[in-house]
Formats: sequence, C-alpha cells, structure tokens
Amino acid sequence: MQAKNPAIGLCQQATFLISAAKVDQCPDDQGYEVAFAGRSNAGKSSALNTLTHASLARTSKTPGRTQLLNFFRLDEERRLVDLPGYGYAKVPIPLKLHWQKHLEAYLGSRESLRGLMLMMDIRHPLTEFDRMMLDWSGASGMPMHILLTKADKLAFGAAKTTLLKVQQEIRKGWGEHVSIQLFSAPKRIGVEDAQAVLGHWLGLMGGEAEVEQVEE
Ligand SMILES: Nc1nc2c(ncn2[C@@H]2O[C@H](COP(=O)(O)OP(=O)(O)OP(=O)(O)O)[C@@H](O)[C@H]2O)c(=O)[nH]1
Ligand SMILES: [Mg+2]
Repeated sequence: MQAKNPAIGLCQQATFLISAAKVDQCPDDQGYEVAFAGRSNAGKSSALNTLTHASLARTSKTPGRTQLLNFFRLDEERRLVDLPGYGYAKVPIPLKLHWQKHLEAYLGSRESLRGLMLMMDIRHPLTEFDRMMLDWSGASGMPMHILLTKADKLAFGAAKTTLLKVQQEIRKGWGEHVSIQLFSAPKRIGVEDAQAVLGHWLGLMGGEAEVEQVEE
C-alpha cells in the first residue's frame, strides 16, 4: 500500500513557501494543511525534513529555533506547516506570550488544517504542553498523530515498552482517535507509517489513516 502512497512523491517536491509571524500573514486558507507541533527540541523540523527528503526546515541544537509558522508547499492546494516549539524555558516571557497567542489563533481559526502531527521526545513523553494539545484536539475534533521521536536513543525493547505505555495512557485519557508510532529521523524509523497518515490527511488516499498497532 505504501509504495502507492502519492504523498511520498508530493513530499519530495516540497518547497519553502512563507514564514508567518501572525495568522494574517499565513497563505490563503484553502485546500489541505497538516501542522507539525511539539515541545521545543522535540524534533519537529527534523521529522519534517525526513518526511520530505529535503532540508527545508532548520534544525538546531538550540531549542526554540523555529520562531514562526513556516509553510511548505506540496502542490497548489496542499501544505505542511512547521509550528514554533513550545515550552522552552529560556525564551523571554513576551516572546512566549506572542507565540502562544499566535499558535492558538492559528489552531483555532485555520479551516484548511486537516490534522496535527505531535512530536514527543520518546525520553520525555506527555509533557504539560503535549497534554494541552491532546485536550485541544479532542475538544475540536482535530485528528492527531503522535510521533515518538528520537526512538534511536533507546534500545528497541525499551522504545516499544514506552510506546505501549504512552499508547495506553492516551487511550485512557483521550480515547482511540489519537494514533501513535515510533519515529527516528537519522535511522528513518517509522517514515512510511507517518507518510501514510499524511497521505490520508492531505486527501490523497481514501478512507481513514491506519497505523499498524503494536503487537503485544
Ligand atoms: N538522535 C536523534 N536526534 C534527533 C532526532 N530528531 C531530532 N534530533 C535532534 O534533536 C535536536 C532538535 O531537533 P529539531 O528538529 O531542531 O527540533 P524542533 O522540535 O524543530 O525544535 P524547535 O524548532 O526549537 O522547536 C537536533 O539536534 C536534532 O538533530 C532523532 O530522531 N534522533
Ligand atoms: Mg524546529
């Protein structure tokens, strides 16, 4: 199925479109958009680059690097968005409030937003911010798919154990509509599964996104 996923070819054509500091600077709100969210340093930009086979998004060892909403064009009516990282302590308060305000404005108003990819560092899952995003997606009915990033930092068994644990907690707290998988940018773990989710959300494949569940 994944070999035929049209999202793969489309992602390879991704080009930088625009950086927006506020919602009124975003591209026209039409078509399909998928946003990448998560705590600062969780690996949003790295995941985006891995999924598009490009170095579109700037990655950094310094958390808090992505400070604007960065839009990437896939085709005339499809876009990916790298959202500003959230929750980095060293960012000055006024800037934090600025981001929070504009992130909320974006999430609350964007008609073309079809799904949220939430990146969580596998070593620090379910932070307060992650829980807030899960609450928001539940309340607004926005589909959410979680990438447990940096899975290469743990041994395979430990990574799977964490996946199961987080999956159980999510099922209990937010129901079954949130899907989750392991991901690693350098080791390319979980790339095809994440691309399949993108394919569905971008209106390129019929039906619901199906992510293989963990075997217990
Ligand atoms: N080992 C490993 N390192 C990763 C992975 N993903 C990201 N990193 C590293 O983690 C750091 C942060 O990655 P970014 O992709 O810049 O994180 P971000 O979430 O975009 O950060 P902000 O833009 O600051 O919010 C960088 O040093 C990356 O190289 C991964 O899957 N495995
Ligand atoms: Mg970033």
